Amino acid sequence: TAAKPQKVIFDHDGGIDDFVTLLLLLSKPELVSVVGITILDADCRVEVAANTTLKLLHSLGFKDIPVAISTLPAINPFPDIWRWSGLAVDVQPLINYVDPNSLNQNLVQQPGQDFLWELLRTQLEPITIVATGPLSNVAYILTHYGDEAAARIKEVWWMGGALYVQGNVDYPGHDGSAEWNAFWDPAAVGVVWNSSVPIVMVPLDVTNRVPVTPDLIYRFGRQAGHLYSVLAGTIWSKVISWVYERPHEPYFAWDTLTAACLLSRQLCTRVDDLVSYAVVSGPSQGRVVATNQCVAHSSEVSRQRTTAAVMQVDAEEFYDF
Ligand code: AGV
Ligand code: CA
Repeated sequence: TAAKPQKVIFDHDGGIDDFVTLLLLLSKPELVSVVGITILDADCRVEVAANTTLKLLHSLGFKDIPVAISTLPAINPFPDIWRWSGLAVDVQPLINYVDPNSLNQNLVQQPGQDFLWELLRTQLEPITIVATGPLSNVAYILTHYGDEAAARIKEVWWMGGALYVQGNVDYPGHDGSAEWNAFWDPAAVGVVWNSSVPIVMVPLDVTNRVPVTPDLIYRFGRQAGHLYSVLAGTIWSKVISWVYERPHEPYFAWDTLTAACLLSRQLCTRVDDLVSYAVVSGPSQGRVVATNQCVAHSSEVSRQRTTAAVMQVDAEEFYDF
């Protein structure tokens, strides 16, 4: 007796792993149904990322999932070289046989942050948001629609934070304690932490366990007759040399792990009583600090709150999945 697939909104920012995450979400219709996609101009050139998203959707037969582009700006922008990396996906012949004129039929004219509210408002039940970039869009609707918005969100599954490990930000004036999605818009993390929205964090503590390895990509070869596998392997191949070029900090399946843990709970160990606060300004901005000690709420930090977090993963099971 199959349960109904859970509905999700996918709020992404066009990185290499964001696109593999899209493939994962689309490839499991028995588990998940994507009702809409919003894209943030963060770890991508948003005009490219929107096109790539539409091409993937059309190539795979999902012509009616609406896609909207957020206009919210960076506080601390991603390096330009990362922002262009999505072009390597957009140029793939496999997704470029689709008719360019038909692509825009599911592109929404409304700004993504407003469309996110539209999606929430029109759902019959609270819905899960899979957020694989900065929290700006989620913070926007909480700022504008408050508790009414919070009540419409079942959970935000967010790739972000670095709790008991180093961050991945290397930026002048920053102490390196933050993860990039949080650092791009630290105030947004503060807004989400100050709200009552249920959060499930997938921090660097656990994404550090899942580098993108040659073995992972070779395995898609056994399924080369399947479009999803060919696309996933092709997209991952864009970053494969990182395990050798930057062995200390390869490319990880950050966002893909986030969606995988949502879809398959046995892959990960989730704690539900993590107490933390977010630093919104200063040299640690974007840091999420896990602590049970009482910290005064100020303009520098959010309130302290309880969230869920994925703290352990079986990497081999994730790669298999
Ligand atoms: O911090 C991880 C987040 C994930 O959402 N992103 C990439 C993933 O999509 C930012 C990021 C950190 N290091 C990066 C990133 C790198 N070396 N290249 C591109 N993006
Ligand atoms: Ca991302």
